[in-house]
This record gives sequence, C-alpha cells and structure tokens, in this order.
Amino acid sequence: MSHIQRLEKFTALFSSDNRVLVVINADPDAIASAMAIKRLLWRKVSEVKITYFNEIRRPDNLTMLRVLNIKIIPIKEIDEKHFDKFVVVDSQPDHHECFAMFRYDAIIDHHPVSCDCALFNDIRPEYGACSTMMTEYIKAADIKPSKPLATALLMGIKTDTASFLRQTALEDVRAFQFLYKYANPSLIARIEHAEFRDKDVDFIAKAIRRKKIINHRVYAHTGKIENPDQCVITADFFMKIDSANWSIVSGIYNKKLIIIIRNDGLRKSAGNTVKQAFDYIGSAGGHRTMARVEIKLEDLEKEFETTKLERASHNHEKPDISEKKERSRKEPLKSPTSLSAANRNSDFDSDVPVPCTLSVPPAPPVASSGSHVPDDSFISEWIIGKIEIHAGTKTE
Ligand SMILES: [Mn+2]
Repeated sequence: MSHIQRLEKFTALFSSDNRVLVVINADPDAIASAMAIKRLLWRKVSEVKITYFNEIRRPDNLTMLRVLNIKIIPIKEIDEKHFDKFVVVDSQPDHHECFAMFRYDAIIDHHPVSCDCALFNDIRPEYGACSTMMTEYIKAADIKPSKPLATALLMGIKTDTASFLRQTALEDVRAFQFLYKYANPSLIARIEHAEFRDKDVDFIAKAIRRKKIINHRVYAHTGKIENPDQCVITADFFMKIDSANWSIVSGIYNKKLIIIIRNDGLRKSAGNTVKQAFDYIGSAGGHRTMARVEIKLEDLEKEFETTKLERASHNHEKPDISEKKERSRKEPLKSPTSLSAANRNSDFDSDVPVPCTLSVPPAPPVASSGSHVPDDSFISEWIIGKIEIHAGTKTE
C-alpha cells in the first residue's frame, strides 16, 4: 500500500462532526505522533484531543511539552462519552490496561504486532519510530509541518532510535532529513539539555562527595533518599566520567536498600552480576547495561549480624594471598577503599562478605527499638565488596 493510499484509508474513518481522542503512553515518540494525528485531522473533524495515562517525570519530556507548547490531557480529566472516535499511536491496546478502556478506530504503531484489533491498523515493527510513520502521512498529505510539529517528530525519531544507535530503518533516516528543514535545532538542544531538576543536581552533588572509584567502577551510597529515581539519575550521570565502566548508586528508601547499576555493556552483564551477588538476599536483576537490586533492611540487618561474627573470627587469621588478590593488585589503587576491596577478594572463598582489615567500618549502632540499623559506611563497604567480587577485576 502506498503512503497516499494509507492516508486516504485513515482519513476516510472520520467525518466533520467527529470528536477524536488520541490515547498515548506519553514519551517523545508518542507525543509527536499524536500531534501529527491532530494536524492530519485539522479542519476534517470537529475536535481532536490527546490524552495520556502515565506520569511524566523526566525533565526533558516536561521541557518538550513546555517549549513546544503541546497540550495533552491526563486521562482522569477525560470524559469518554464526549468522544466518538478513538486512535492509539506508538502503542497497541494490549500494551497497558489503560489503553483497553476504549474501542479503537485506528492503531498506528511500530512495535511488534500484538493487537491489530481496530478498523484501521498500520503497524510496522521494522520502523525505528512511530514518528517516522507519521512523517510519511504528513508528507503524503502534502502538509508543510509547523516548527513545533517538525521538532517534536524529530525528537521522537531521535529518542526512539537513540540518535540512530538502535534499530533504524532507512525510512527513519529519510524522515529525519525531511523534518530537519522545518525543525528548530535550538529547541532540540534546549530539550535534550534539560536532564536534571534543580533538586536532582543537589542530590548528585551529595553523591559526588561520597563517590569512590575502584577498578573503573564508580560507587556512591547516598543514605536515606526521597525517591529511587534520584539514584537512577545519578548512576546515569556517573557514566559520563571518562574512566567509568560501571556505576553503582545506592540509597535507603521505604525500608529497603535500593542499588542501581549501570555499565557500558562492553564487559560483564550488569544483570548477571547483581543476580550472582544479591539474589540470595533480595530481588536482583536487569539487562546487560542496567540492573536494580532491592533488599529489605531487616534482611540486611541479619546479613550484617553474620558479617560481624565472621569478622570477629577472621580478624585473628592471617589473610592468604589468592590468585584473585594477585589480579586485583595489578590494577592501580585509586583510594584506600580500593585497597580494602582488594583485601576483601583475598579473604573470600565463599559468598560471605568479609570486612576489610584496612578500614574497618563502625559497628552498626543500636536503635532505640532495639534492632540494629545498618550504618551507611558499613552498607557502602558491603556493596563494594559484593560487586568487586562478582563483576571481576578485568577492566580493559
Ligand atoms: Mn516509539
């Protein structure tokens, strides 16, 4: 089917008295695609509104909405009965229960086909972005896109293809080239630079003060946190350090220790590493380049009780020099902690963490309730020990 045939089939769904609701899971690609629908149906229907159900938190996405002056409405403010045509873009109705609230007249998406249940289905999984598909509709309709629309579609393609580092079709490149003529590069830069909120920067500053770099891995335990997202943002930020292959940022949230791991994907998988290191004590998993661990504080307290006993018995023994220690010694030692981490490796033949002999962390203080509250520096040392063993010392 040609682009023009698709466009004709799509627009034939609507008449001038229709009130159309476009439903999205708001990210740059979905927002831009919904804007394109709105433009395609301009003056063809009586009304088009865009609604979303997810919480938009990323500062860059919020900046995109603001600087491009895009109006999208939270789903709880929508009266379903007001609309008589429903469209979903950049998703399919079975992707989320909120999509399933409506019966769709059209689905336009680039994810693998799972639910082509509308009157009009245009699903092309080989495309890197739904914005590319929408650009083809815009071109087929002979529309010259406005600056905000072209900029949004360009952002959609750029985001979903990770600036063409992910799966990309030739069509994505062509759409990008077409849109570039109409888009505003300064606005794109403005959106992409908006990585942090003011309070995120304060949090990163705290993490920077606590950071330790060992074997090209950046660690920061940040103590009590307001939101695990802060650890995610900081872990991503630390990956900007030129010598960093990994970043491991942790904090205490909701009576749990949360550990966020990022790595460059060139070496050992972050997901496998955390599974080996922490699966026995909490939930641990992820992908090659990103992983997450959550451990209940009560389980951590039990672990630390064991560790204290282990330390008491090990302190009297002379550490033996294992092959592991030899390997880690070859790495330049960056801080006192790297010494302690190397020492740690030497003391292990099991998974039980043994505290370092160079900087013995203080014993966990006893809380008024009588239970042991794990101390931040103790937690920090424990995480470093675990990761250093399981991530390996080969860093080139
Ligand atoms: Mn997409």
